[in-house]
Amino acid sequence: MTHCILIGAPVDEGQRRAGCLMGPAAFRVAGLARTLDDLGHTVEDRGDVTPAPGRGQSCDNGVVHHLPEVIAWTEALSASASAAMSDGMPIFMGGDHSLSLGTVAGVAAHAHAAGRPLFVIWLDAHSDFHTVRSTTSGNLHGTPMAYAAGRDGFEPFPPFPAPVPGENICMFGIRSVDPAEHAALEETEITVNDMRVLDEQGIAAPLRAFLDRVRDQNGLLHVSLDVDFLDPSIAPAVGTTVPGGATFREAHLVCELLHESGLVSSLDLVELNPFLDDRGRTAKLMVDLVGSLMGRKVFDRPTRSY
Ligand code: Z70
Ligand code: MN
Ligand code: MN
Ligand code: MN
Repeated sequence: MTHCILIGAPVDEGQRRAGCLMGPAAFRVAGLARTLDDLGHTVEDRGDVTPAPGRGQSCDNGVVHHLPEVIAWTEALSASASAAMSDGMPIFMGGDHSLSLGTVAGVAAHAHAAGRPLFVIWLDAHSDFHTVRSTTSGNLHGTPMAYAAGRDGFEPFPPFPAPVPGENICMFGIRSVDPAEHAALEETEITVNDMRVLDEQGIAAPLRAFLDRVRDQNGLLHVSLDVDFLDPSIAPAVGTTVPGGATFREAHLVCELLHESGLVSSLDLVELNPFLDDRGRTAKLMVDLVGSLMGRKVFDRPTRSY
């Protein structure tokens, strides 16, 4: 059984559609703690993180907005994340995806200190591989994966503590990539499982291949789940809907395989905008997915290698 540490990250400054700041409240109302408790885990809710006031940092890219606020969130969340890693499995309730600038930094610092490699699974319609320099929307929620990979172009931010090698990063659900992100991704060893891969191979084989590598290297595994990984027909509560997302069954299968692996050591739940939801439907689906990720299943399967 796992000690689950819920941490609210009501970050709204990484994009322009207000509402993600209500995410942590919606996850609580949708029963995240009870779901984990019912599965036999212990749960501790550390409340919502409060960032320090912004310190007025700026950058050359004029479209970037809320830079000082996002840096302040990054610092506060990084500290919360590394502290929580010593005590259990942090589950970050977002908040837009810019919160992962901080959570992955904190988890990476912890992994580095523990002498273990960090692996990241990015479940998202987007690759979030812009830098502060390359973003054309100015929305910093489009940047956290590039920060974690150690790309240049984050000068106003604290240096990323221990950049995650491309071979240790695997993306699923990708179907919206900007030209600058595309060019930068081609220079890396990151595995980008776009929708074509999932259509041709299914989601289980590429996921198992990556999990085998995490296991072989005794890695820690951070999972970042963006609501827009899911098809908008089942998960409407998100600012950037992109058609052709993961189905209900694919999403649950990913979570069941992640649970079976026993490898997940931290989790982000991001981009839920409760203001856009349909009677809590998306919030409840996200909580149900966490249920699958933490051990809910219909029947036990004969175990394979894990
Ligand atoms: C686009 C940008 C993005 C999430 C949208 C989209 C980024 N590449 N990320 N929704 N989670 O604005 O940079
Ligand atoms: Mn994202
Ligand atoms: Mn996204
Ligand atoms: Mn955007």
